[in-house]
Amino acid sequence: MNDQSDQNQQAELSVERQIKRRTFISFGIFTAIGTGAFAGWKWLYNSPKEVTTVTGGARVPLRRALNQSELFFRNFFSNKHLVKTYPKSMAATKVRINSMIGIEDEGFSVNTWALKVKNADGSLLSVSLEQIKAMPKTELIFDFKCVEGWDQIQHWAGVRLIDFLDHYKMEENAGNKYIGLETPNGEYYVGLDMESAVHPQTILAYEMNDQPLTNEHGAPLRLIVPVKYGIKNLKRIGTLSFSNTRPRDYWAEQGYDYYSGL
Ligand SMILES: Nc1nc2c(c(=O)[nH]1)N[C@H]1C(S)=C(S)[C@@H](COP(=O)(O)O)O[C@H]1N2
Ligand SMILES: [Mo]
Repeated sequence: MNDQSDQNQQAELSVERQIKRRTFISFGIFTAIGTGAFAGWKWLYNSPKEVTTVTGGARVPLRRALNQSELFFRNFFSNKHLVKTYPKSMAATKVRINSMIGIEDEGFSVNTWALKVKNADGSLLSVSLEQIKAMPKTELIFDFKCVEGWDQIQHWAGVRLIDFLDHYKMEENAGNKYIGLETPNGEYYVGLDMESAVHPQTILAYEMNDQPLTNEHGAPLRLIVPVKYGIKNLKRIGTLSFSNTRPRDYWAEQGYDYYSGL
């Protein structure tokens, strides 16, 4: 009898000891993480500022991290959740034309067009179609889906948006949460989350079925973002901008889902 109660008491004591030890360990870990975070912040705070240039003012280690962002984006998003692709032979030759908001201007000319990029720092960059065509070309044959209920296997080609951002060293731009796209006349506009924008299958397309885009399909340059419904695939890009808040979006304003993901 005595033995039994002794044993119980011993067991209780050992549980109590264990709890104490665990609390101690948790507290230790908590303190270590806290101290580490503070030390990290202090290290960054005391680190030298880079020489102010186009991208002036960031702490050197931060800039180093930003310069790694190509790798970051590629590793983070690369080849994960790729949409299904098809052989060229399956691509439609009569490609559907959906709505034409913002691309019916009589006065518009492909010859005087240039893509306007509004940088995060407020500066403006103008990029010609020739410059875009000089970048690595990516082809994509996938099932294009419109929210209205139709889909079609289509063949597009252009420069991947992530390659475009890399080419112009736009790490700072890509650090934003959204990209905004608008037609040259501003009548159709789309907001796109950065994750989808830098997806390896998102392209600034200038060809369809190996031919330059026709006006109906968004000449001279349109967005092809296969992880989204058709509404986000803006035809005839005039301006491209970056922000941390949601850019205006034509169909979201009409009540459609802003994200419109597939
Ligand atoms: N400028 C512009 N882009 C647009 C649209 C539009 O009306 N204007 N419609 C969107 C919709 S709803 C779809 S389904 C696709 C259709 O592209 P397509 O006409 O090349 O098939 O374009 C998208 N991009
Ligand atoms: Mo659509």
